[in-house]
Amino acid sequence: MVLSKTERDMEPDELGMNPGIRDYLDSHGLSIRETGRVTAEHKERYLVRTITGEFEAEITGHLRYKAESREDFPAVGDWVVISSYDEGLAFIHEVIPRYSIIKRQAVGRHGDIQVIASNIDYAFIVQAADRDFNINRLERYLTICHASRVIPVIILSKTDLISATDLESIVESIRNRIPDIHILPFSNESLEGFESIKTFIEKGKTYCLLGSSGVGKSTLVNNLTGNEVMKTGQISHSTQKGRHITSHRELTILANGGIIIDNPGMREVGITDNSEGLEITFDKILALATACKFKDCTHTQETGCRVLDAIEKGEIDWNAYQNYLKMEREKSHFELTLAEKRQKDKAFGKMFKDYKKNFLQDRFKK
Ligand SMILES: Nc1nc2c(ncn2[C@@H]2O[C@H](COP(=O)(O)OP(=O)(O)OP(=O)(O)O)[C@@H](O)[C@H]2O)c(=O)[nH]1
Ligand SMILES: [Mg+2]
Ligand SMILES: [Zn+2]
Repeated sequence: MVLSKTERDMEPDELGMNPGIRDYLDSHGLSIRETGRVTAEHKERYLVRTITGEFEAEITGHLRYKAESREDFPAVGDWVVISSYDEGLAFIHEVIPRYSIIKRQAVGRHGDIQVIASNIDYAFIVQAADRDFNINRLERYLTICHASRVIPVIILSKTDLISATDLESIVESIRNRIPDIHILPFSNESLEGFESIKTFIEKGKTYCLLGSSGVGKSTLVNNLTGNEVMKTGQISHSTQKGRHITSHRELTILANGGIIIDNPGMREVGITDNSEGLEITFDKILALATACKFKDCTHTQETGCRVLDAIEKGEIDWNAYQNYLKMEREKSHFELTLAEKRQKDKAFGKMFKDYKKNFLQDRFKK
């Protein structure tokens, strides 16, 4: 269903078109008129924004049939090929290969992946400076971003609630543990630091907001658009778990360029097969581990271990090392569960085949 028409055709750049996606369209004989970007998803119903307007869409049976995992379904941020969108529902035929994808271990079911968003250039990792700030969690988000080929930026919100000296010490503690990262402190209330965020956002680039519930992600989107596009609210800290203000992901195109994806707050930032993410986030630790003279060193108790030496000398932070070990264990556990799951699926497939062969054949013979 056509939900809205833009007054003029948009430029593909305004939707975040980049050379890689354009090349794909060209080399597959696809025109911009049959492509769009997924802006929201509600139970397998999608909203797709094209250069002419916004459409409601479903996936074709073929795409569903071909899908092997959750990752094969469209996600917010995806470029998709659609058809027949003038009357009625549009159909999504194909998901154009993504240049980046942010995913995490799904809450609850181990070994399952949840896709957060795709085709992202920058992740805005938002933590509230007053009570939410947690450097271990920041490293978790960094690992996910690095594994996704997305550039992370740390946004410290609610700076109006803390003193300037407290803010300084928070920024200092991040700098000590995470070198070379943009840190943008700001307040949605006083709007201090807001201009820096605004100028950071470039036309045609896509930004994804990540962070816990209640840190001010949606309020930031509203401030950026100058409109109440996202519902925001007060979270009661005494109420049950799982209360979030934002209930689904949504992509918003900003008037002054830039595309921003708001997300529901996350309680857990589960690690999946993020080897590369861990390598980049903890490059110093991994370099030392490689340089360690002991073969098969676990770098946890061996006297003379290069990593443990560095920790003793204060070259690497002990807390960072503990955090690294914890995530490394989670990664291994995830990989193991995934392998077990695959094995089970295979076994089930075989059982089903045998059943068809033996049982059904016997029945029909009679
Ligand atoms: N003091 C202060 N309050 C803020 C700031 N930013 C947001 N808030 C308030 O914090 C509450 C939560 O803000 P939201 O923007 O809804 O938070 P969110 O991160 O989108 O939360 P979820 O959608 O649940 O993930 C609201 O009551 C906001 O008014 C800030 O910079 N300073
Ligand atoms: Mg929100
Ligand atoms: Zn060692």
